[in-house]
Amino acid sequence: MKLEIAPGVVLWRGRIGRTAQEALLREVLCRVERAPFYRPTMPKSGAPFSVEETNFGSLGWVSDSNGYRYQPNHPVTRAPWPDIPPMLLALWTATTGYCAPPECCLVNLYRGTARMGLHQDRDEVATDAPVLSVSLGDEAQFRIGGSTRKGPSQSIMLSSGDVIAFGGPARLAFHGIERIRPGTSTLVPGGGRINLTLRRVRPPAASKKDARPGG
Ligand code: MD6
Ligand code: FE
Repeated sequence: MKLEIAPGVVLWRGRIGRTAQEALLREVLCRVERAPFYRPTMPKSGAPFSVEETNFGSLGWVSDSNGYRYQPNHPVTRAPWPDIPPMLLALWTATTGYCAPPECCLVNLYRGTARMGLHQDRDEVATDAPVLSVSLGDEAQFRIGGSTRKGPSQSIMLSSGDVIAFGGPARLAFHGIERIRPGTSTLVPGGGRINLTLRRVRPPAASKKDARPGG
């Protein structure tokens, strides 16, 4: 079921069925063996995140004392990130219709009381591309507001297999995960929730996006 929950925010409830969730999780976990979850830290305070993270794709999003940025290598192993699972590339094309593939798949692992504070996804240059997010495992309470930190917001429950996109007027909306509900899914070994967030970081080559003679 496709719902537009706010201008530019599209939610596909149950977009990925259980069997496909299991297949996707296998694709994720085999890449996590090569690119293990690690715990990022906040740029100013140095405080550890409550979520653990890794990435797939040519660019991974990282946070440490030097700030937020995209980089081609895992900060602990220094190896290039694994490729983005083909199932996710197909989902990106089918749902966003964007003219170029995502370059980053950020993987967030929530266990127990892990949460994610209100934030904007704004470290990308290509903000014309939507951000696409897939939920696997335990349910999570997701809060979404507008493009300022204050002002009205709504809270929605995200379940395993749900897919949400932020684009257009919502591309810079503040959002976060208030809490997960441990034990509400049997999908993730050891329990918890995995979120996969797909992003285009750099604008596609001008020739692809705006191919005009002489332009
Ligand atoms: C999460 N999601 O669901 C965190 N960002 O665990 C995000 O931060 C997010 O769901 C941009 C667009 C959609 C998202
Ligand atoms: Fe985000």
